[in-house]
Amino acid sequence: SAFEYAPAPESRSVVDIAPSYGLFIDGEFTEAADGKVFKTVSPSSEEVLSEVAQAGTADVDRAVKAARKAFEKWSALPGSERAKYLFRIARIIQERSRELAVLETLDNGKPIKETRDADLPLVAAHFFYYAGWADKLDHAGYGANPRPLGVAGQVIPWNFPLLMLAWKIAPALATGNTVVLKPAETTPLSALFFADICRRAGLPKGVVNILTGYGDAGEALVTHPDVNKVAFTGSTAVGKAIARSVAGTDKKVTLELGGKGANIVFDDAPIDQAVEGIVTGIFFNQGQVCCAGSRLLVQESVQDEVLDALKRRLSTLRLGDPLDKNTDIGAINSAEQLARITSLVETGEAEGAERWSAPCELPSSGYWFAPTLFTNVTQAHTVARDEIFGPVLSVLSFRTPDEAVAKANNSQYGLSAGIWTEKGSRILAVANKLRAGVVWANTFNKFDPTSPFGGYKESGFGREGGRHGLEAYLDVR
Ligand code: TXE
Repeated sequence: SAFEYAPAPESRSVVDIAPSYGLFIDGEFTEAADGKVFKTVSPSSEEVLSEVAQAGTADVDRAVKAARKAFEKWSALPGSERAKYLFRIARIIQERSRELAVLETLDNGKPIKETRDADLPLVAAHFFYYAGWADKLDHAGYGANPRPLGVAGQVIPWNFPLLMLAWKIAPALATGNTVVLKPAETTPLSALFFADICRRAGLPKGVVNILTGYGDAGEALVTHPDVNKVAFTGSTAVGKAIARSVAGTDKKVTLELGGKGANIVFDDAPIDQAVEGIVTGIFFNQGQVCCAGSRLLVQESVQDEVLDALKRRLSTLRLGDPLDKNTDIGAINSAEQLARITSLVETGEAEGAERWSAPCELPSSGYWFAPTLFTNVTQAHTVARDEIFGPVLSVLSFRTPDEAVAKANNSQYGLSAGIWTEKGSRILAVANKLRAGVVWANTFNKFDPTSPFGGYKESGFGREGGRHGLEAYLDVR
């Protein structure tokens, strides 16, 4: 199962997808030890895209051994040498970004507008940013010659397959660690394309290993005795299980879990701009975003005006073929995720919240959900508390800034929040009281490799991105 792409493919999908792919271990594509495979489908058409090797315990062991062996040499390289590889990877990502954007859209279901303009530029930016750190670690405030931890076992979700890979792999390599990464089972393809990029960049064998597979492979990876550092992004339930399984070992852990972000609109906010921010906050990537602004907190005096404008705007969103450049709302990533969203929306209706869905026709095949609002929501409602991870916004109102802060903080999560107001003093006063790792003001879902990202409370611990992202992969001396 070689992973070779035809030059400049002119097919409908820009990118060539082979009928089958192997695991990437020690610089080679290889079958799973027990020969198992699984299929990955396009969520917008349910068409099988490819058959992918399914890693088991023996493969995890093989990959960790390869990463351990590679660690000796990789960690001993001067930072300036590691930087060369990372810069090379970043440049190849840029050169191949059209193919990667199409591949990501096919496997994930998100609009090409997003993969082209958000995911791929951010992925490249992450590699460039951490490449720049590789020879400056002595100046990062971690003491003289801080040391890498060893082998990093990284497990990522399906909502930003390549971007989550970049968040995990770029800082790990810059600091001299080696990596075994498991992508999510519904979105394995861009990680395998990335494995091929590592080969093309001449990255030494074993420095990056990619194991496609299910949760059992993820569990075997994070509990492997020779893994020194665990980095996980995914559901809160699995994150807690991982925290339990590594407790009592010397592994270091960072967890980036769920969220229920509050997007707070004050009565002095420019309404049109706020409406765009609300839309970006919850409908970007069909709401399958851990830091989504899934709770709208709107000041009572402008509630009707905001809701009217929002419904008008939602009625103009184009839902459909994710490869169409005009598409705003793509497919939900999997049948399972669609079932989860549907069930939570049914719970919302059963509990008495009022549902409004944008009038749009859903394609007959694939997994789709129309942009949806819940009004008449109280803080006790399930749709105000649980992460839905879909295009569903719960609307609550408030009268005073203190009430807004209290409601925003009334959550088991603490990942993100947004504030819309003309008053700079209010932005600072409110932001300081919000228990959330990321607070945006008059914007939402803006990302940048220089900014640390991570949660309070049950949204996890540790930070990824920025200088703080290095900390998770180093021992201070
Ligand atoms: O997550 P899982 P799922 C939330 C979101 C979503 C829900 C379920 O609310 O509806 O979680 O999504 C691997 N040990 N988020 O089921 O299972 C798995 O193979 C080690 C928020 O997809 O957590 C995949 O690679 N690994 C989140 C990854 O964990 C295990 C993004 C995530 O899958 C494992 C995704 C185990 N025991 C979902 N079990 C965010 N924070 O952005 C599974 N995995």
